[in-house]
Amino acid sequence: MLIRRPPDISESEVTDQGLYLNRRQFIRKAAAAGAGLGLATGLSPIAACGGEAGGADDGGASQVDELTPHEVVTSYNNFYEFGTGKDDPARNAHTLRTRPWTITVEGECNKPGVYDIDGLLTRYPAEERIYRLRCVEAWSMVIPWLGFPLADFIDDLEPTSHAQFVEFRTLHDPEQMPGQRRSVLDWPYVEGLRMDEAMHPLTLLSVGLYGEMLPDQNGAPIRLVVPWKYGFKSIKSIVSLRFTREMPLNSWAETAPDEYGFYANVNPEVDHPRWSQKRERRLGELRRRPTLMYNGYGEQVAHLYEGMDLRRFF
Ligand SMILES: Nc1nc2c(c(=O)[nH]1)N[C@H]1C(S)=C(S)[C@@H](COP(=O)(O)O)O[C@H]1N2
Ligand SMILES: [Mo]
Repeated sequence: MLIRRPPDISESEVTDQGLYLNRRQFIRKAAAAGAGLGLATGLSPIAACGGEAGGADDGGASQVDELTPHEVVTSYNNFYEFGTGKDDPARNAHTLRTRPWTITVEGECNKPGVYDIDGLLTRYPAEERIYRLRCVEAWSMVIPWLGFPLADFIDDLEPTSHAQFVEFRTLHDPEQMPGQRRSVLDWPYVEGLRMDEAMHPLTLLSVGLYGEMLPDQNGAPIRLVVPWKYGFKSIKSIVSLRFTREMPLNSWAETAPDEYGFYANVNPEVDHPRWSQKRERRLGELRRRPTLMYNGYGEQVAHLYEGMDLRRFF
């Protein structure tokens, strides 16, 4: 079993009172936005992450996960649409308008169309999942995400047998996203997943964190979270999804093909050309930890890449 979600654990057992109150607030805000939002109970870090209990894939380097403080998660960001500095998104992202918001679905599927975010929130109840996310720049975070499996949405879209990949795009609107006035990247930000990666139960469409709606700087109102891949795969503020036969050209691979690939699986053995990927610093801590293969989720995802040359497909 990939994800253990204890059915009868009470909310107070897994969260403190502050988080509990934030959750109520999240539901209230969502309701005000016209959505009836269900919320499942939280997962403990141990249940949510592979490798903690000295699993075979962590080389014995067991880690204990403490949540990265909310303050840090929402103030140290990568979101180039709002500037390239880590503190730019928190300062600038308030210009993003997150309602009305739709996701346009195109390509190889039977149910293309324009899907409203509030409809999605009603249809797919948000669950809490505590995931580590490791940035390619060698820092990492542990975040209680709220979201639903991308697979649930994809199932309903009925991809055809030709669908091999899913391509995602971020909003392109330089008025709301002033960073898009500079050609740091070829806007809009594009990412992609192979179909089996997109359907993996760990892959989340996230709509919140720490019991509240997603802050603008973290990719409001809806973003991807793929915890075994480098952070740049977790595309923010998604407005379109396309099922394709060909591998999408993701923004970072387009910009610097020698440095960033399509797969971007966390791998301490394959260095970035300009720095080592062997260690990472958890935000809020000083010491550096060993980086785990597949960010510690190897037990759940290694089978997806069996027989692949991970140096070639980095
Ligand atoms: N649209 C968009 N999505 C993006 C980015 C970006 O610049 N634009 N940065 C990526 C990178 S490099 C990382 S590490 C994560 C950071 O997510 P966080 O700020 O919520 O921690 O978002 C990813 N998603
Ligand atoms: Mo990143």
